[in-house]
Amino acid sequence: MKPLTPAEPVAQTAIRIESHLREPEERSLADDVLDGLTRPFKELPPKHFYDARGAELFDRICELPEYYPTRAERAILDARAGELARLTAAGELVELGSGTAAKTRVLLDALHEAGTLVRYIPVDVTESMVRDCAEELTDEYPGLHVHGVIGDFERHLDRVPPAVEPRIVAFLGGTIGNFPPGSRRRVLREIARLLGPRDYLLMGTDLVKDPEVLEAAYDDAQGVTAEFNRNVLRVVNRELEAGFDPDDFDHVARFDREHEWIEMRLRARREHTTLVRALDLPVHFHAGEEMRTEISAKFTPERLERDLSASGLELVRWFTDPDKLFALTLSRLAPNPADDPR
Ligand code: SAH
Ligand code: AVI
Repeated sequence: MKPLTPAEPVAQTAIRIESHLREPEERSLADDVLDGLTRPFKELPPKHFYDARGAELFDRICELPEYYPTRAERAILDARAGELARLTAAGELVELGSGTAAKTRVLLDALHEAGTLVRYIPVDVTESMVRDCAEELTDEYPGLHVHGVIGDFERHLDRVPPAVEPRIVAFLGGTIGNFPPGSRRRVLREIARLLGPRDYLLMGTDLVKDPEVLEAAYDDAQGVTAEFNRNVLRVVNRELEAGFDPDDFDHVARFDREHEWIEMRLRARREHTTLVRALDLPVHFHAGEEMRTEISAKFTPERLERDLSASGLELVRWFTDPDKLFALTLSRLAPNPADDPR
């Protein structure tokens, strides 16, 4: 690949990484455990799945025959990346929850082909992911600048560097579906603040479909998703000196037809009490008690448009795969009626 010519004022070094996770206000896991495990209906937010082991398990999930979202989204990107590159003329790609950036390469290739690519800005809570993909991508795309942000996109979006080129903010994989409706719109509004008038949000969302297909995708025959689900207990054990035995819990994944989301839970196999030593918190489970660990919302075009417009965004393009399993949408800031001179 021919080297890219970076525009000023992108940093001179190819890789810059900033971590925002060890700051004094960052007590997110402790706060979430204190809050979530003392409620009558226990709950932990899904961002805590992703330590290095959880990230590896997620990668294995993406390869499973039952887990269609990754393949469907990649098929859309393969078909549309050229069109997206022409339409956006983007020089930088910000990616929220970037993970291994596997599908991102399709987009980076298209922007590189179009001759506009200058900078990639991965944002993820998993430090190793951000560091590894910065190394790999600067090798794969000579001249590419990578500004990695290790942080929580619910807290640290203000640390994303300002745009120096037209930008695409990519939020792939259906991760927006892991937020319940209220926080989903709050996160979308925060994301909208990363956009200027020439910028776009490229977002992947999973679509409503046959519950059997959905439940199989979240309860695979090999038990990889079950291990991923139980991994949150290992994270709490390590980070907060707790004594959970992951084998005390069954993996549960059910489609909630009313809310149109998959709910993952851990169900206690027996009555037991575990001490979370760092918080001096005994946590009691009765036999059969369930703790919610993730929701994964499935969208209709109407719901998605309502969420976008409630967040100050307007839909520009809607793409789907041949089986209509998954959607990729391009949106931009909605015009502000106050700016209309008439
Ligand atoms: N975008 C990739 C990975 C999706 S997995 C894909 O489409 O395959 C979700 C990713 O989001 C993980 O890498 C996880 O570490 C990251 N993540 C989850 N919650 C997060 C949060 N609150 N802030 C930042 N990153 C988060
Ligand atoms: C990251 N996120 C979009 C995945 C999903 O499908 O909701 C996480 C996942 N949970 C179980 N399998 C995959």
